[in-house]
Amino acid sequence: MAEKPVAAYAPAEAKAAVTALVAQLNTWRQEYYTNDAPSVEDHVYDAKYRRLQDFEAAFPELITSDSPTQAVGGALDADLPKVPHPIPMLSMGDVFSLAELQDWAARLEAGVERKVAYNVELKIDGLSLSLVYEKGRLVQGSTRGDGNIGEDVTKNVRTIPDIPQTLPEPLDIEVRGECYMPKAAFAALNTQREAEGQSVFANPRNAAAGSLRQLDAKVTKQRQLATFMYTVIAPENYGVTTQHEALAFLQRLGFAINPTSVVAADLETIDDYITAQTADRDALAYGIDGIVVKVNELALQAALGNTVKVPRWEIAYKFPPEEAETVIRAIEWTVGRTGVVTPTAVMDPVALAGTTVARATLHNEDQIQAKDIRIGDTVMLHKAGDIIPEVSRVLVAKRPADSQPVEIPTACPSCGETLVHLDEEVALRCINPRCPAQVASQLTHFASRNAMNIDGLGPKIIAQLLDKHLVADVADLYQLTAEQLAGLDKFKEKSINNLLNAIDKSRQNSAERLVFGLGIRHVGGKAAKLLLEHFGDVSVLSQTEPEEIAEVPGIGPIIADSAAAWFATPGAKQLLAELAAAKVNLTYTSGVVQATTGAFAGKTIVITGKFAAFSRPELAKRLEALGAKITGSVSKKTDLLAAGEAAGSKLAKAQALEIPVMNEAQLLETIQSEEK
Ligand code: 1X8
Repeated sequence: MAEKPVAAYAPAEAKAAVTALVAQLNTWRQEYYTNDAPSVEDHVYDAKYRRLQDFEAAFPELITSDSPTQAVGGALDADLPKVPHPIPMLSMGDVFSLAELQDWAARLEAGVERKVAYNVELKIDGLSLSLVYEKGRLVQGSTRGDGNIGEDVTKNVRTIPDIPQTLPEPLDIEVRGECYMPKAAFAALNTQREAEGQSVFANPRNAAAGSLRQLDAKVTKQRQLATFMYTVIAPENYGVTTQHEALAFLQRLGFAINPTSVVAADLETIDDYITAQTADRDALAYGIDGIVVKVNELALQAALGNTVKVPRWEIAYKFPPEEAETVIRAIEWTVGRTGVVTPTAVMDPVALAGTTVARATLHNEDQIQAKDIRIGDTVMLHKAGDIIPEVSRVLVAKRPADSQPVEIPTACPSCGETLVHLDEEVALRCINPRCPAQVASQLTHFASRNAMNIDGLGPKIIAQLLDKHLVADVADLYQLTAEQLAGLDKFKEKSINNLLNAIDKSRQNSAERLVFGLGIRHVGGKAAKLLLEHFGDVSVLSQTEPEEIAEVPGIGPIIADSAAAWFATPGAKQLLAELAAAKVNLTYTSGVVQATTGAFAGKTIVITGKFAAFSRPELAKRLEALGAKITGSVSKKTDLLAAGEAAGSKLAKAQALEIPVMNEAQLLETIQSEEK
């Protein structure tokens, strides 16, 4: 629907329209900048913003100080410390077509009465960041904030791997750039948040902002943020004369710079860059939303200066939104590994930003309601963060008379159990731990490459195993027999042997694979490795208090609490006992070269009590390196009890079973002579 031209408005009518636009845009700005949770896409905001600009051009008397056209960045969060920007961090003007870009360049070149060269760069979908170094040491990191006052995120930027803590020269310098979340990290984070019933981030910019503006730097550290730096403040101090040189200088100092930028002497080169980057957009590891064109000569930049709001020497060309229209035919509800039940729209297939799309997650019931989605609706799709297909909006004018409201299920589509909302979560959950759909995805995860890596155990076979009640949890896999597998569809002798061999082989995996495969909330592959490297054995880890787990470098309280809570459940204890009985290895063996001869080689050892010379995990590691297997409880199979001070019931039990015991002095002496 075309909007009424601004010129056709009477002054009173225009005033009402401007007031409404300012209020709407300011609400959206608050959502975007302060809450990191926009309710509309960028192009919807941009269109309304331009409409306001048109009104303000036609009716300058209607410009108010609270108009977003008069503001730079976002509002400030109350909780983070503030830092002033002596040189303001400005935003940029933008254009939406090549013709507008041409006009901008023509006006600029007419003003300076000569041809100008430009440095053309990608516009990264992230948030601006300032880094200050003194004598070559990083002393401050801050966000843009409102342009004049930013938020102090120094502790957080210290966790970002590509930001140098020290420079190769002892410079006093401020540099600026963009902090972003790579697409893969963004997709993984949203998948995890959805599984945990949390709200998802709308795009990588919001995910990056939400991750950088954390009070707890440990959260930032887990978010895999990255940067591209592109501005040197006071470049004349370092002999840098063009933007192109500034990027090379930043790279020499050890900063990550975006490799794609080019110097363009004319508009044709800029056009070629836009064409090439648009074509490569899907293949990039990070999201971009346009390109930035900058006057290359820094002296000319300084001469051109800034308007009240934006530099005159640079402009953003924003890509048109990539959208496609299709029809929703059905809604499918699926149960994930953690029991969260999510709706997926099944649609007529349509081409969108390089792929064919026929399904899009709707995330949860609130999203369906907020977007007013009905079955039969024609919708516009876009890709969040350049990768995840999403419904942007319903074309209500095309709604058919027989459209159907989406029915929210009350019972689990897999097991029929009543669905619930846990503590105000928007997510619907099935809380039946035996729910076949949950068990199926737990088994799939357990068998997956980075977990137990059981070749040939895919979703189709798992579905059959569950259907025939041959397995109910991951430990049951180790009890499967050839006779049982012979009953499966298309399973012949060869495939039966292959699967049994693959399952058997997985018994020898180093235990971080097992711990990752158990699917404990927050415990990913990396955390599992850190935990096992430190504790040496699952039975040690499973009996450690959360406070002690949290002291492992790289492990925060969230992971520690979650792991400890999981291991404390009766179900987990039972499962670990079953896995141990099935001879599944519970010891960390990656990178450990185990001794095969000596006093401890092949011995099953239990550690108890307190030691003066080492922590229990350290002792476990050293014994393991000498070929021992560490387990958690004393039984007939225990070969030796390593007993420190204040050993209690385990010592009594070992004595009752006549199992040899070593005290700290004996252990130290034996270990030291073995280690020679
Ligand atoms: C914002 C951005 C700039 C650049 C890249 N990505 C952005 N998001 C760049 O200069 N290459 S500059 C900028 C700004 O000035 N607000």
